[in-house]
Amino acid sequence: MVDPLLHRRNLLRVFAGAAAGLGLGALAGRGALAAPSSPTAPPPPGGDVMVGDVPSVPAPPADWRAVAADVRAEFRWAWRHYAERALGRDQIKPVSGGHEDFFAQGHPVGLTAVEALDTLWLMGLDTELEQAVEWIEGNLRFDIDAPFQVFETNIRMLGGLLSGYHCTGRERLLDLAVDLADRLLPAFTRSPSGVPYRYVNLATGQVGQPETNLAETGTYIAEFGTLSRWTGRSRYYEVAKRAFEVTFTRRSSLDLLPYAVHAETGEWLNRVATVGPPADSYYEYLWDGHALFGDPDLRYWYDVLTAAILRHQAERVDGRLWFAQVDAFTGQVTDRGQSELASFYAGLLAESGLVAEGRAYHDSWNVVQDRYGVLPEGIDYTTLGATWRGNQLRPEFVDSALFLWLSTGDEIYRWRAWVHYAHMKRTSRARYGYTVLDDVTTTPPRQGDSCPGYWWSEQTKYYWLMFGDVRRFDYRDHYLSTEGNLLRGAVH
Ligand code: DMJ
Repeated sequence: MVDPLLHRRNLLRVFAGAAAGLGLGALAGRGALAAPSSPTAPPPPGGDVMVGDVPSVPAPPADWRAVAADVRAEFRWAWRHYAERALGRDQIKPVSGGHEDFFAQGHPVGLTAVEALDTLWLMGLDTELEQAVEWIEGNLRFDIDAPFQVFETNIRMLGGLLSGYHCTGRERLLDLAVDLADRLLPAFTRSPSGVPYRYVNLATGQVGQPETNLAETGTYIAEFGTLSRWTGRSRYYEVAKRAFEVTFTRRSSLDLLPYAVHAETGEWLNRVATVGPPADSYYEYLWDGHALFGDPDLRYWYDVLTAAILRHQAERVDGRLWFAQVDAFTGQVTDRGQSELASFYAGLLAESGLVAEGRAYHDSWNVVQDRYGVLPEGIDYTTLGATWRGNQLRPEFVDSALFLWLSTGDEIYRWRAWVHYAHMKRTSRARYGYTVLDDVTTTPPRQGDSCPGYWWSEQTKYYWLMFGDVRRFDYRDHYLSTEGNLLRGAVH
């Protein structure tokens, strides 16, 4: 049996060593920044991409509540288009006014309505909330003969229903959540190793696609654990924790995890460690599982892996902190690309007490925001050139801004969220809502025609919480899932 205290002490030493190696020691004592970051650095030497002119963003009004009111008005406007043109479908197409299915063609499950529930409630949009709940109560069924992706179904649908129940107390939402979780369970219970299959047929329980990854292995404990707590049935928590344990115990001698794993054998399918996709929320849910349920195993696993990430993956380029892809068994750097999705890690670091590192990583991403206006999906962090020029209407940068703001109280993060919001409004607003961008480097950026479910659950909520003084939210004691679903902290 591991002595958790002994390991905590060792880990603190490891953290200190890693921080010193990175030159982070000085950052730890740095005071709050007084003003928003300076504009962009010079263009990348390699010139990987032609960057369009990024219009500057006006200073926000003196009163943040005016910004909050604007966010709420935009959300309501977008909701009305969805309700009018696509209610019950998964996603509206904001340019054409059509709609699309997300999980399985021909089998919509009202994804947008489910994702929007707690945001509508937090914004006090009670008429719109009633419209969403009524549709769900009257129409949503999960007896669907089609394979559903377990990870996405969990974070979006199960998490959305649970947060909707937490906010509204409507019992049918909890009943639907239990029904859905029971239909997802075969992905875990039919796996010989306990690592879940990627897909499960909701009607038959048939499982598929054993070649999986860390995020799709370890992003369940918040929703499944909450369900265990609310129903008294421990099974959900147990299967979610078991999947973590299988992967953690197979870590390399460097305490790193490759991201690709086989569900049936638990064996690694590659050697590459990353904090970006498809690993990202695995690390987030280790921390969150401990924060929600106080499980010391989860905390220990988080600490061990985080110390190794800081030691082997963190590196500085031009003074900026980034996280390389490395060979999990040798520590050798394999790639210096950085997915926009990895920017969530700044908030996770801060939440878990590594505030200086979280600040430094967010500073790095802020330089990218200054350069492009809207973050491209991928960059090469040695040049800051875009390796993938689209933006899927992503929330991660502002997600981190929220957690850094909550951790430090530093106004710089509200400024950065304001800049993020202003650029999103400038570039993604379409006739019937907000849309993804196909290319952030053209002037103006080229729009696609899709509004992902998380837009309704993540950045719109994060803006609202940062700019508004939200009476329905407990700023001191709350939990927001990887999909932004509120599972603790609703004030009634
Ligand atoms: C969201 O669905 C979740 O945050 C997930 O963990 C990864 N990122 C997407 C949005 O970009």
